[in-house]
Amino acid sequence: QSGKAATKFTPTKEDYQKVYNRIAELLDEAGDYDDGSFAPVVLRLAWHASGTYDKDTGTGGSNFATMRFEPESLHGANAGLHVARGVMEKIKQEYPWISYGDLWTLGGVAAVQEMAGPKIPWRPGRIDGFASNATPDGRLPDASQGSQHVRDIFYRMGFNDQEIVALIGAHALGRCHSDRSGYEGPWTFSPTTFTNDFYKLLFDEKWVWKKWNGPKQLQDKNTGSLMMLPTDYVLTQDKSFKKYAKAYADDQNLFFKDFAAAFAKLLELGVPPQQFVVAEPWTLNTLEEQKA
Ligand code: CCH
Repeated sequence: QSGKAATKFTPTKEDYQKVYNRIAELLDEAGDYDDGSFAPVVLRLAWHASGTYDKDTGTGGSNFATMRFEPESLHGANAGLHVARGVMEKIKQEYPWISYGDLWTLGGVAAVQEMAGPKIPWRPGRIDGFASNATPDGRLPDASQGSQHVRDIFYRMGFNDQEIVALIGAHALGRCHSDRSGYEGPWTFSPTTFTNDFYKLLFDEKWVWKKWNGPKQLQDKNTGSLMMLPTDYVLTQDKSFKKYAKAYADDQNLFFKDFAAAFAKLLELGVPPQQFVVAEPWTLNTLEEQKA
């Protein structure tokens, strides 16, 4: 023993920007995977790591990154997210000082921003938990259900109708995989660019039930190449949801602003406020912005 206290490394905003940059690079190194980007699946990891929150018991949320543990990692809703956790693990090896909760949520921030979405305010402070902190199955939404289920799930996290509709607009990105959820296909023609196309297509296209052996999903009558989940379609049927979905279809800026606020809130669910290292969340820069 040297008698010297171990010097604890206290990362700064610049250190987190370095992690962000490394994530942003890796999102692009996807080769033939899906649409050539890990960004959508990494975004989904951030959402599923946070969306387990229950406001009444204070359990779940992004604090402990409990999807690292079985059985949470094996919950049906998390099928396929091992791909995203694998990408994040590479970053963890390079920056071992970051907690998994901070890393995965920062991944969500980088994914949105690098796909040309809005800036997501973010701050570090999550800590690694244990298997005993893992949440029971059934806390994430089931795509086959209706508006009551969607409300039950998101109200439990503390969101209102407007925030629910804004968050689901993330379905502009990525795709469904028949070997993961059972559903198949992308929602938009540009699944690696953040847009309000999800809402536009919901209202502009004619949607018909897909004839196949898989779970009930809709396809656009025109090309048959796009899809909507039953829960997505609910946004055009439920009066309160429809009001917001229409507003976002008409105004991309409004969608970006509301998505950023709701997503930033989602990423902080379950984290005791005193754990955050700064009072005001940071805005990190995109790779593009740093080129200047
Ligand atoms: Fe989602 N989502 N999501 N989703 N989701 C799926 C894929 C993505 C639901 C069901 C599904 C949000 C809300 C909901 C993404 C982001 C968000 C899939 C296909 C299903 C099913 C999974 C597969 O097969 O790989 C339901 C139900 C709801 C709410 O009712 C919210 C909120 C967000 C983020 C803010 C993203 C991104 C994807 C694409 C993932 C990929 O791998 O491409």
